[in-house]
Amino acid sequence: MNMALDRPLTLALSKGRIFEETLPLLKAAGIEVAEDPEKSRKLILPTNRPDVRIIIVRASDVPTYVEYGAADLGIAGKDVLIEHAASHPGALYQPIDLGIANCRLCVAVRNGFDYEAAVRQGARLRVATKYVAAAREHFASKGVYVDLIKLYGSMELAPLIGLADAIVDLVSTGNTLKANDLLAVEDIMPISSRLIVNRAALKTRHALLQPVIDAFEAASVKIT
Ligand code: PRT
Ligand code: MG
Repeated sequence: MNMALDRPLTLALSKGRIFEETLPLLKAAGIEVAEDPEKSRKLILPTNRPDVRIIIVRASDVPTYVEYGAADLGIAGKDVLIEHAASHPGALYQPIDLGIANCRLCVAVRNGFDYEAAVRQGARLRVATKYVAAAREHFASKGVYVDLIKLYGSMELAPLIGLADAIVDLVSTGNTLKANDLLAVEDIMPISSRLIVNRAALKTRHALLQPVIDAFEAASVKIT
């Protein structure tokens, strides 16, 4: 991998809530983005600082870009980081919880399904989720037997159509669960987004990186 030292510091972000909630932190750190990724189709966005640029990638791809040094730093949800760490343990340095894009990872079932009774009876539950590593860890720690079914989206459909007894999904307002006649029955953990940093860049580009990390830290404390 060519880690050219003269290229701008590269920050990987996903479009949508992470991008929007990162903008004020960037601004407080003196970094302003010239273009809106929702409007422009550009995937590399310059900033007011010639030595800093932003790349727009899928939320679940942010850790990969940072791990391999294609981006020096990135912002990703704890959900995404847990799944990435399951196959790439310790690959990323995670200095700061930014307290943005907050939600909860929950177990949800169809209204009327007696989850507690099923667990008490030791029933083997079918659980559909995008968050297989977090779900496996959660049910193992409770001693509940589950068959995990990996999905890539629209988990809410699975219990309605008989694919699964339960889902493990992110909940923020609860509107999606309500609209689909589902009920959160267990809180697994609170989720927020974290700054992640490439381990090699932390050493080789320290002079450029550390002030940006410090500015994020100061800004996130101020804003959250
Ligand atoms: O969309 P894509 O498949 O590219 O990836 P993504 O869904 O992971 O990206 P994005 O941008 O939707 O989410 C980025 C990050 O935001 C996630 O990794 C989480 O850390 C965080 N986040 C915060 C959320 C939510 N809140 C959230 N509510 N991510 C997803 N949701 C979804 C949830 O999965 C469910 O489908 O929103 C729905 C529930 O929302 P409520 O408000 O109806 O409860
Ligand atoms: Mg999404």
